[in-house]
Amino acid sequence: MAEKRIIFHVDLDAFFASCEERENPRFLGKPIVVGADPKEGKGRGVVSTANYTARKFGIHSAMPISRAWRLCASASSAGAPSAIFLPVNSSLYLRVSKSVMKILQDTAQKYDGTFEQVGIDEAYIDISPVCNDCDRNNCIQRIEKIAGTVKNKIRSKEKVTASVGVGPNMLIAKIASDFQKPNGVTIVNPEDVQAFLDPLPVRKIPGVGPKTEAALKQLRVETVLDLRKVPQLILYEKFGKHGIALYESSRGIDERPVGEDAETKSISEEHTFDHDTKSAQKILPVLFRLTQNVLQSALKEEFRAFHTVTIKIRYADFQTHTKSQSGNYQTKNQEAVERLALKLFWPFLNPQKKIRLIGFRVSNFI
Ligand code: TTP
Ligand code: MG
Repeated sequence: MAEKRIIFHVDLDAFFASCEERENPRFLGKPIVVGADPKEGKGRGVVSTANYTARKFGIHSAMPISRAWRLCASASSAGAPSAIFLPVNSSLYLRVSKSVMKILQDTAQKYDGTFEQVGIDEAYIDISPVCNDCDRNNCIQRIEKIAGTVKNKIRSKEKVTASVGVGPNMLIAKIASDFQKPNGVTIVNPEDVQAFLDPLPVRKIPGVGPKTEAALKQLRVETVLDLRKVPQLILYEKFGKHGIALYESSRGIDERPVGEDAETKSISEEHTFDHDTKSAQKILPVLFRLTQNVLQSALKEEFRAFHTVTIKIRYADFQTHTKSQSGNYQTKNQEAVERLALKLFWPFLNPQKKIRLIGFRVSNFI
């Protein structure tokens, strides 16, 4: 591994909503919420994303759509423009994603670097070789220029904006891309890593969710600087292996190489029922539809086979379960995958318990 690496993390801004905006110029300047049908405030699904105008009302991904509806209603009665609620249009987003990823892949190739897509709208590129032959000052200028060029290419070809983070490893690049969203560029030099991290809330470290955040708060840890003061042993005792990762992240340590990584990728879809149900007649058609959609998305991304299938069930009382099976599955062999989905789902069917949500995921692509 090169001693000094230059890693970019590129993440599109309010991705699903930005795709909708570019398709419909009349949406310009309006709050947009993409997700489940709000049903005039009675919808039961969640928000996939909201554009930055709608985020000002407090709306964010994974929020119940009914709550988003109410927030928009009160904003609009206080004089804000009324919000536009749209369903998820996966094929549009996949098309845009594919084209953006091609731009990033070509950029990596141009500088003899590597590329790794990690989600529908984000990817890393390692372009360390670019600065093999430049001195420090013009090095930073070159990086700024490349970041600007990447953003311009994405904007002119696909009419969406991206935020770019640059750092000496994937961790720093990822935190940096989020630092000045939307449409930002944040470059963190290796010598500035600690000063950049220290004031951030621990939640900014990828992998720190609400539970870890709350557990850290009990240790009086709120910022990365606080986290850095906790001995490794204590973090290990409290969080196990994740504690070691926290210890390293708080010091900006991350040695993962950037590379094509089909193994960590997954494609999934979920459905929240309008009414909780235990009827197989109602659930199975939905399960098969989810299976079809996921397989179609996998085919579009040219994944011809995969190793793992997972079913997720949430009961009416919010108890959530997953069940996986691994093997060698062909993306085109829909019938075999449906049979497997059915087999995994069947034990969850319980005459005493109604189901609220069902999900289907394939991962470990070959
Ligand atoms: P993100 O990159 O997390 O979010 P974003 O692009 O909408 O906004 P940001 O500017 O903060 O990057 O996710 C990319 C897309 O994935 C997002 O547009 C919609 C989808 N998504 C969901 O469907 N559900 C979720 O809970 C999240 C987080 C994202
Ligand atoms: Mg994004």
